[in-house]
Amino acid sequence: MTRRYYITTPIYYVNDKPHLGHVYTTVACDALARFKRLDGFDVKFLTGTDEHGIKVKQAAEKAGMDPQAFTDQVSQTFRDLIKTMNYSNDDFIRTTEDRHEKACQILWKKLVAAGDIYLGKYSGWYAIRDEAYYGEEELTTTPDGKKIAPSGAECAWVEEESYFFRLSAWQDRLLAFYEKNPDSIMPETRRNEVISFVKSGLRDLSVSRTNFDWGVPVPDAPGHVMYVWIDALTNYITAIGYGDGEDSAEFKKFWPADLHMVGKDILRFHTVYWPAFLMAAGLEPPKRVFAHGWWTIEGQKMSKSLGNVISPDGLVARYGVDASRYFMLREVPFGNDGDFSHAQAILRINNDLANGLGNLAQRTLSMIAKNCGEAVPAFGTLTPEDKQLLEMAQVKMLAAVRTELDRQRFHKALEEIWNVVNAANGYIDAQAPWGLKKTDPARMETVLYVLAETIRCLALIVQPFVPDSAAKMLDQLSIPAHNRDFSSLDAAHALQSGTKLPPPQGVFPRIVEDEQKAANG
Ligand code: ME8
Repeated sequence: MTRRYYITTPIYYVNDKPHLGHVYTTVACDALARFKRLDGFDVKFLTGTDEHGIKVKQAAEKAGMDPQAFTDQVSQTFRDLIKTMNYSNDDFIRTTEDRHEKACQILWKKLVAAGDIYLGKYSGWYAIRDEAYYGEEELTTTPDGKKIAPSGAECAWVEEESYFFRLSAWQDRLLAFYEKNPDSIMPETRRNEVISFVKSGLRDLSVSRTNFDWGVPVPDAPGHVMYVWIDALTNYITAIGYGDGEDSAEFKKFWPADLHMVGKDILRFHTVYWPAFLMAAGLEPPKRVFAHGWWTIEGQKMSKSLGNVISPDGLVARYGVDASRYFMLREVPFGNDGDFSHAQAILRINNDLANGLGNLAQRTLSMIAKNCGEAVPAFGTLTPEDKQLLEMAQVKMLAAVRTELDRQRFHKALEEIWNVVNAANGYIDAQAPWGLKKTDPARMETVLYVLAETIRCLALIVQPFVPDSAAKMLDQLSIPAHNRDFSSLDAAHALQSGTKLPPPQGVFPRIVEDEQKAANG
């Protein structure tokens, strides 16, 4: 039976245009989704937009638009990123779709039937920016009397009739779940944060609103719309057919999700509220929630007022899509906060891609084109150095990368791959095939064969990260489409001597802009 893998991004609020932070999460998921597909899994990769709630409603009002027309427009700017960033998502969900309303209402009714929802009155602090409720003790008061949440968002006092979810009853069962499933919240520091939050006691959660109507109507409760987070989280089951019932084939196949990838800002919603809702409805919680860190820009918070927001279009126009994807995943240990600097991006891209992998491929393939009749060279007896490099590329690399990616250590996975790039560049310098042309042409061919085969393995394994560039490298090695998944990443599928090769072309351009500035720091 094929193994399945269900991976999701957060669904993004349509109150604003997409930026670096949004593409970061989705690129990470995309790399993982592509890796799993190439590794033989049946993958479902979901992203989309979160379109209800006061925050979106207010953004529509500010734009002078009807909320549906507004969300249609902004959702499209997120959908356009599929092309810009080369995402391979299998679905794009919008919470204003009928399938979603249906799924939310089914889940709601389950919670009511389970006795976990009751009608009460809410009075407390609400932050529209976070679409979150806060306890008095969590807030700080500014000199002019404003109440500020730990996230920095301003809170307003809310009093209204509301349905409540009996979250307080789930404390022990949540703690037991975390205990039994140590890898269900990662990284570990985040898991510890969640556990101590839950241990400190949970209050019942207000899950409906009556002071606006831009949301999913609560069944049998005129005037109430669902709290935007119960609506938003449900997207993960909507997209696999929950609206058609728990017995629907897709739901059975893909639930529970293997991984919800989120930013650290929305960890609590995914690791406390969501598993409680699911368990209350008799469904399994997701297998893992991984919270990554936050990007700052040249040392500062990304913000419109500072004018330092990095747009995906701007990023790609400057560096290209593959180099942008690579930089984001390589630069910062995944899970930590990171700082985006153009100087650092240029250094990293030029070093690793242009000088590292790009130069290795370019040097090797042009020597082959010139000296080996534009075909994969023949090879003779292999030396220990040849065997060592081949073993790294054909055997050890995939296993090492798989291990790292199974724990979302993207930077480590790339480090493993670049260990092979560096070893190959060391090998080419040590073997100096250009010097062998006259003295020992047969050995020259063997060296070039070993290098070309190493490049084949590298091109296969970088596909999830830099898909277009990897495809170009594989084209240059005449690798047919059916030999591009990881079942071909072994000695049995090695290059065949004599296979004709097309003329080589550079794959990773150097970024020359600002290079001097970067060198000067
Ligand atoms: O929270 N650095 O949507 P949202 C890294 N709709 N990642 C960042 C970032 C930054 N500076 N800024 C944003 C929501 N992100 C809800 C989610 S899910 C059921 C509902 C990323 O548009 C990060 O993944 O505010 C964060 O979690 C997400 O964008 C928040 O997007």
